[in-house]
Amino acid sequence: MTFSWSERFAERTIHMSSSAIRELLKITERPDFISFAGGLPAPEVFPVAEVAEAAGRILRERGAQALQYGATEGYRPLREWVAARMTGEGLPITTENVLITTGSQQALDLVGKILVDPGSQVLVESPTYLAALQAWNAYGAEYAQAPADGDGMRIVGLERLLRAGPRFVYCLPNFQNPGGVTLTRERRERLVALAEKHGVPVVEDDPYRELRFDGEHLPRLIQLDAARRDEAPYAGNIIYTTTFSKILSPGLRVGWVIAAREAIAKLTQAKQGTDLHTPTFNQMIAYELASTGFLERHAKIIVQAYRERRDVMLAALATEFPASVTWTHPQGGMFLWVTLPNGMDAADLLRDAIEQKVAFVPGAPFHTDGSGANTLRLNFSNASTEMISEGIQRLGVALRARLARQEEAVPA
Ligand code: N5F
Repeated sequence: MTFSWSERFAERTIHMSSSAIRELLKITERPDFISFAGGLPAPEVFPVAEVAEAAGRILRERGAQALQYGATEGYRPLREWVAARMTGEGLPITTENVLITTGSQQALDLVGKILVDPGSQVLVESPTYLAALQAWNAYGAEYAQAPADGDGMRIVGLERLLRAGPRFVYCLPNFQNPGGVTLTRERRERLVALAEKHGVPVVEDDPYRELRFDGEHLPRLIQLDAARRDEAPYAGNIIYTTTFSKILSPGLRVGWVIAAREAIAKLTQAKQGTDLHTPTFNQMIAYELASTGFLERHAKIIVQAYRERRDVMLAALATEFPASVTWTHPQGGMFLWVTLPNGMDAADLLRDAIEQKVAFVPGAPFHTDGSGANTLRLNFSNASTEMISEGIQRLGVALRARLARQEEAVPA
């Protein structure tokens, strides 16, 4: 009998596909490549010596604990650190409101596992983080899109979308991936009020919050919701997730979720089946560096480096890109979002760009309705300022060549 794996896979695998970012990473790992594709931190800012020192101390002082299985909820001192810090910022929570996850990507997957049935509708921003879609596709999610502009998710029309009964709203309020835009305070307040009115959970994905280059921090959605409810510990409808990936190291894979205790308990059950718990040793390292105040000081160094890289990219775009192309001006984070002239396909441009040894992520996979072919995402955190100038110049050459070919094909 002939055996075929494809006939053996479960139905849900039909909706599974490879992340466009992960696939590009394979190409851009080559040393002569300039990559604006993955959301990779700058390798120069990893605190290697401090991690080595913390790891040594942990192994010397609590080695057996570090190498042992741990609780699914996470390393207790780390959960206590999160709870104390958030309570200090006006979000009254206890350790029972905190689940440590294997990166915030796992938090997104676990959210899908507990909230999405096949055919469930999820309300996302347009565009949105493609790997969240990848996670929820596996659970059979379907999507409604809330349009976004330079101030983030638009509130006009949101109530109609909420009335359709989505399982949850997915929102990235700070330096959105991929748009680079930030949700205004007024919109945050209105989103929180509307979600509460319609009894719809909001998943607030916030990995880039600490990477603010200009202006003041805005309140988290979960803080605004807690202020409206005035109850302790927090028991509302927002599920907040963030990560150590962007201010410490993505390789450690440590993130966390803050939510009502009931939601945390269900997420914890979901996590047990996935990986039992996040690596104990990695959580202990993250705790050491966070609780001593080192990470707060370190974040300032990262912010300075990324601000400079953003500015260099914006300046290069202004000189190298044709006038028919537009882009966002993010106040922080790692990405900006480019809109090409109508009719130009970013996937075609990527093929030309790869020949020039430069890469970005085409915009279509960040949309749920097949739109966005003429958009793309540029990461500015990973490459050095020299590489950014060089890479944008190469992209400009590829872009102008394609524009010229297009104009030849369709004479004005
Ligand atoms: O906490 P972690 O490292 O799991 O980060 C996941 C994550 C969750 N939510 C948002 C909005 C994110 O942007 C990320 C990380 N995204 C990066 C990106 O390029 O969009 C990293 C992906 C890198 C990769 O696939 O290797």
